[in-house]
Amino acid sequence: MRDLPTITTVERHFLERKGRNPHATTEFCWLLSGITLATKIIASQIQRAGLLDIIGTAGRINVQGEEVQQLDEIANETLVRCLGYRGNVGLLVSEEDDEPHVIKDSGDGGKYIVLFDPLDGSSNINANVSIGTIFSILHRPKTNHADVLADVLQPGDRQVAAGYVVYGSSTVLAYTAGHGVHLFTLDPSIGAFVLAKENIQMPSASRTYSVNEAYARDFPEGIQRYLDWTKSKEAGYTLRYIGSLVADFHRTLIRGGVFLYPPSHKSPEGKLRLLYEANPLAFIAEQAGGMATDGRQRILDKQPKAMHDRTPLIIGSKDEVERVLEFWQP
Ligand code: P6P
Repeated sequence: MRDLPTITTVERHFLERKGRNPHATTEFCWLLSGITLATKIIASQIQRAGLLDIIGTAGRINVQGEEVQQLDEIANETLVRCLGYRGNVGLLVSEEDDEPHVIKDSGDGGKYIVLFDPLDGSSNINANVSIGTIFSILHRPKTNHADVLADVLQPGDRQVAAGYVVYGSSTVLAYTAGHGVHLFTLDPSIGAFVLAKENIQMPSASRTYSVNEAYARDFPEGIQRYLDWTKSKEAGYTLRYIGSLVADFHRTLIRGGVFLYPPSHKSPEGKLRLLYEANPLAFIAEQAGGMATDGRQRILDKQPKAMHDRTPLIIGSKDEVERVLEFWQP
């Protein structure tokens, strides 16, 4: 038989961990393939956006009070469609929608909840900046499902799996299911995400910080002192800020450093959302040896109060996050 290259897809990689992960079942893989299919469709739309006349706003404001881009709607509808008929999905939670989508409202059928930000950073689309999809998977508690929201409002520590896709110079998917962080690159020639690197470890320290310095004077005093220190000769930090969370986080995962979105007068609870942005990225950061906090507590310990809760986020290399906390103890 010809010696063909081994192609490890996300689903195969996950199934090969059957022994270590109780969720490593073929039915969970069927759910994962809903995410990989949706993000491949989204990637193809993004790459041709300028030709398909789908750049620009959709002419409405979402539940977050943000102007919705046409590609936000396309990404959201694609994920809902691709995940909606997977059979084991009970609820879908999207940044774009006020309420959860109830796919299965009783019995064991809908044993999983998938939460996602369908297209994070979409305001950067017309500048051709990298954007991304972020997803989180929870187990649906065996309750009578009367209170849908109670099923959704679980701390991030209960995630079964989490990941993101960054639509950049190449389309890269990162995921964890509690046994390391693994990267896959979309090979357009075969239309599959192919394993690129297993067990990513975030460098424990790296003198790169990532924050929107324009708001510096509006941040808590401790954060301002940290930002003053990073610019000192002794500190020798560099600043990198793309303004697209998935891109800023992916760089931090690969090269180390710290990303900060602190509270401010404009955003007293920070801007980023807990359930489908901070939680999945915090799961990945910790699995890669990093850290994620809101300044007071571990992100994954936070008990959500509402579906679209926001949270301050300090995430990245352990030593770098701890350095921020030396200056800022809210
Ligand atoms: P600011 C994009 O709108 C986003 O939600 C994240 O992707 C990004 O990290 C953040 O907002 C950027 O916010 O206030 O710096 O423009």
